[in-house]
Amino acid sequence: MSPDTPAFVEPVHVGRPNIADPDAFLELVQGAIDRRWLSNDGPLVRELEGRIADLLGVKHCLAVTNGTIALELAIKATGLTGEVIVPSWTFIATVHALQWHGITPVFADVDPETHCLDPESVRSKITERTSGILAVHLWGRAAPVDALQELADEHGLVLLYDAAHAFGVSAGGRKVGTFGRAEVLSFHATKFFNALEGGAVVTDDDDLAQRIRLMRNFGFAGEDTVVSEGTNGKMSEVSAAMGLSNLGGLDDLIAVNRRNFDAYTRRVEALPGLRIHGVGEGSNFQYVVLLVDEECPATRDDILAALRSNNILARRYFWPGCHRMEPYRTLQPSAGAELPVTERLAEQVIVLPSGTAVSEADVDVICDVIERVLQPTAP
Ligand code: T4K
Repeated sequence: MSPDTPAFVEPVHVGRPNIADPDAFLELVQGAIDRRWLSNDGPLVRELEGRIADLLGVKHCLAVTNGTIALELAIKATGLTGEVIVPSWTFIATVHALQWHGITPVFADVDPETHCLDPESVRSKITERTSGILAVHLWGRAAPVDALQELADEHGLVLLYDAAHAFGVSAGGRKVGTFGRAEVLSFHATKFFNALEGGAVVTDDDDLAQRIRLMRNFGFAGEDTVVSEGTNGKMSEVSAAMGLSNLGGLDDLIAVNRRNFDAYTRRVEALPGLRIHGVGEGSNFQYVVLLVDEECPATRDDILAALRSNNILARRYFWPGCHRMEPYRTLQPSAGAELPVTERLAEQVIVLPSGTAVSEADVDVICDVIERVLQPTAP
């Protein structure tokens, strides 16, 4: 291959949507058009909620417009105030959802093995102003649910999970969706399970579910009775149609993700200073995270540049860490000093393309590009 010819003619994306059954989707959309019922607690949304609740084994699934609104509703409805402990090593939405509601996000560090919250770091951040912990099951790997629950119980804190990466994931024989006071899902186009845009709060708590049900619809309890604060978080029927048409394909999708994950792992194992972040059994294998260690002959950014010049649009999620993004960078300028693992990971990570749009042969080509960057250049 000449240096001017990229390995791929068309861009290869990290977040190419998985679409299990386009015909089923179109048929469901046609049904919504025929019914002229497009939003506001429609039949497709209700069906989706019921099927997700059954699948996860939770009492309530409240479908909403996106994962960020789901986070905000969970934060508001559980009455979080003051300070909430959260990882900086996450997508910015986790942290913004707190700040947006006037809550101070207090950053705790993550475990270098799991990339999820380190319970000891969480413990060290608890003050009298702490009202809760917002943990993240990052990269489709469950957070340390037992240790976090113990901490929450010990200190009387609300424990919420951002499970945007963890639909279909289980830990210790339990499905993600059943932990903490409530969990938040994202059904964004780039996610393991997508509903175009969409999200949900899942919980076993009847009162909490009822509060969120009201809040996502402006607080309406009847045609002209408003009983609480609220917003517009209602999922559309078109989104629910995409969700329903994708639900049947989840096992196949895990198999494809697993195949790609294993193919990357086999190739990367043979390369110096590189490894694929382990997500454990029970993952959805949606994210393939390449870690560039210090002994690697190339830097993370050299590898990323080589990938991108070959039309492989890998990402350095979640560089530089939320604490280094605004407004947190200005509000908490010294937060990084207590986040050594986060700071290190932010310099190490490349998320590689996977999902149904990426074949095993594509994985080989991507790994060839990575391998070539590591080779010493002729003097
Ligand atoms: N918590 C966590 C831990 C999250 O990761 C997220 C979202 C949330 C909360 C919030 O949930 P939502 O409110 O989004 O439901 C993308 C997604 O937009 C975002 O949903 C996701 N996390 C995040 C990890 O990734 P960007 O800013 O990187 O998106 P963008 O436009 O750069 O797209 C990513 C890649 O996917 C690109 O290569 C293009 C490709 N793509 C994207 C779309 C939408 C496609 O090929 N087709 C598509 O339709 O945030």
